[in-house]
Amino acid sequence: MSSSAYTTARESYAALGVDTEAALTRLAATPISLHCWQGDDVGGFENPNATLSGGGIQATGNYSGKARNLHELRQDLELVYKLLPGRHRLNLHAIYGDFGPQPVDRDAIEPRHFASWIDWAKARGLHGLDFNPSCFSHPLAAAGTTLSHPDAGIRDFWIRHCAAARRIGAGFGEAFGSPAVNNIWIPDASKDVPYDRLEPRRRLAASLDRVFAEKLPAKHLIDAVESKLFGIGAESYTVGSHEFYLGYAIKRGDLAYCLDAGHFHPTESIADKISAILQNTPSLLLHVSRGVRWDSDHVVICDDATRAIFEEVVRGNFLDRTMIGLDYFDASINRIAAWVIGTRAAQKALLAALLEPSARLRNAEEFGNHALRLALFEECRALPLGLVWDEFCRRHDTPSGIGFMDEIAVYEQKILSAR
Ligand SMILES: [Mn+2]
Repeated sequence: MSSSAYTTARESYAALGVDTEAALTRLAATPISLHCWQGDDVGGFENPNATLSGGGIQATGNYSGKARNLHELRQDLELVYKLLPGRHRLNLHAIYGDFGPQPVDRDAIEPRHFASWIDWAKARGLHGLDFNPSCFSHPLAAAGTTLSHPDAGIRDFWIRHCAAARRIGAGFGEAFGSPAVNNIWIPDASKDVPYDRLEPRRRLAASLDRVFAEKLPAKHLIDAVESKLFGIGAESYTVGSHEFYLGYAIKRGDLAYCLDAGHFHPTESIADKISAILQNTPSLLLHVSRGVRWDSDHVVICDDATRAIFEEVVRGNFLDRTMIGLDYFDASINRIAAWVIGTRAAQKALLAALLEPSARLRNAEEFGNHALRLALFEECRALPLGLVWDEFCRRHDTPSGIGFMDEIAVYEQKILSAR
């Protein structure tokens, strides 16, 4: 039984030719891959008190209650998933393995170090797991260079790490019957203007060729590569730039290209790139994030930039070829709230895109009636999206409105304050 508020909203959308039921069905069938690293400021569990270092990225803030170990991270995530409508995925970085007391170096990680994550995720009914090699916060990444390092021995170390990550990802895909994305992002860059921009890129391409040499089943693993424009202390040159990876992905033909909303010029939107890239790559990985003046990894909100990303995915009928992940880490507020607010915002932005009066917009544009197109866009801004969203939450037994914050407040008082 639907709420009367929803019935009213459904009629408002129907008047514009929009089927809210179809939108809710599609939204329910679209998992978001939650980034595990929001829970502990990208520290990982290789050793106690591990912290993020280098790589041109930085978690700012020191809000209390950070997850200090695997148990605490899982405990926090259980609340997060409970407060999200729909079935979702978890995206793990390699530094989050269940390593036990003996240190395991990055090039020695194996599927067995992540077996307990599979058990945990299955027990909680997650849609699947995704993976990433971690090419930062490590002595051999201290110079800010990994797969493109001039030293062949150091390159080999990171090649072994990335190859191991692919095998772990394939294991996830097999365990869930749903392919895992293994996304490669490396920090390799230069603070100041380099003389030679070419050789590091040649070395990176050669390293990637070796990382991808092992054939793994496509039904278990989707390989993705993620570009970046700049980072902190990496302002002048990034080896794995947009042009580098887009060209590399198209040349190979079997890679997903990863667009991170924070990895471009601060005024550059990734939305416009989606229909261009998917002309030439089989699939796309989205890292939905929010840069504020730089790649600051602020919590995702349902703003115009985020909505534009999902509008492009929906308008192009690209949902089946797009994997949606989140990538941000805010340590200045309750970390569980950061996860929940950001994920729900991404879902709301997707819902807004699914509720566009697409037939009427397409028709107005086709017949050159740009005033009608503009009027429709403006009309959409005032439609009762929130009522449809509340109905979605209600049907999925999750708090609607701001109710989820109450549960987080209780958890903060009972669990987080004791850490
Ligand atoms: Mn990213």
